Amino acid sequence: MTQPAILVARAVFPETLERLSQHFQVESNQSDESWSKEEFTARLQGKAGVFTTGSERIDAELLAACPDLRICANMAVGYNNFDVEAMSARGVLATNAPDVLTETTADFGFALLMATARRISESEHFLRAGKWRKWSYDMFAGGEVHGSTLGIIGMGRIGQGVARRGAHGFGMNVIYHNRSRLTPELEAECKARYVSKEELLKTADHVVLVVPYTPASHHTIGAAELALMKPSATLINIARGGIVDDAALAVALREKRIAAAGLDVFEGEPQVHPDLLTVPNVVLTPHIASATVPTRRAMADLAADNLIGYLVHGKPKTPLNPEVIGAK
Ligand code: 8YV
Repeated sequence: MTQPAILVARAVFPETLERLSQHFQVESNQSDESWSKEEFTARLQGKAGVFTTGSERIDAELLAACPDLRICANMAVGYNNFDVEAMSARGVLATNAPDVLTETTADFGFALLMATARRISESEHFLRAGKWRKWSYDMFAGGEVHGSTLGIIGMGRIGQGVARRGAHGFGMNVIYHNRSRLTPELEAECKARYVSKEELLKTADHVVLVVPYTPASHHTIGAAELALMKPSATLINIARGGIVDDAALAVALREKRIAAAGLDVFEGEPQVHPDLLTVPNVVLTPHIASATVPTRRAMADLAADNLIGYLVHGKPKTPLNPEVIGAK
């Protein structure tokens, strides 16, 4: 029997390709550059599956041009690159990579919070530039982390991980806002109290964003929301770029309407709003919250498990639209 053909849209671990090639005819992108939409569409011809990495857009137009496609397996928990409704309409299975990155991403959210509150990047730049000549009572004096109020917007698995770190590790007072409330058991475990978004923005010392990106969450934080925050507060975004209006944030940072921000994700990344590059009170990282070697391996393994699980055995591990299983 001939093996199904699949496409791997970006360079991944050699071991992942090796494993996939035991089950499929694999065509893979060997470079770090992503393919143009035209090239991606052309390469998808005759492919039953595609391994995506979170940024390749799968929409109705592409699906119409790729009738052989049966599954798109994202190596990411976020799947805003997928139009799942259009995929379901065409009988194409969507899978993501949840759970395996929860704790690692929560670690990074906390690292970014610490670096932002304690001005680690800014002070390192100062030191490297040879500007450290003397001690001063207020040199890089930042905001407190332990015992402060942590406000989490988006209380899914990663948000809960950030809450646990704050409550149990740093004695923080944790408040959260989410589409729905957690169960009383989970609230107790995370030591987190549900509040309105407005109360959260007005009272938190550190606001952490962990919501999925959807049309409804676009610009969850814009000029009006930034204006509600305390001038001493920090904003941390480990969710998706479009959740924050980056232009409005750059103004708020420059005018010290909030103290600082820590951003791992950006609108239009890998481009970064030029004004964010020139304000000192922001820590910027290139979308690396899940980037530890074991976690990236686990994410790649899970995407491969989904391709093999579905195309070889008919059973994917983490389907987003299970109703289409077997439709094609
Ligand atoms: C990925 C992420 O690294 O899982 C997600 O949703 O944002 C990151 O962990 C990114 O999407 C590229 O794979």
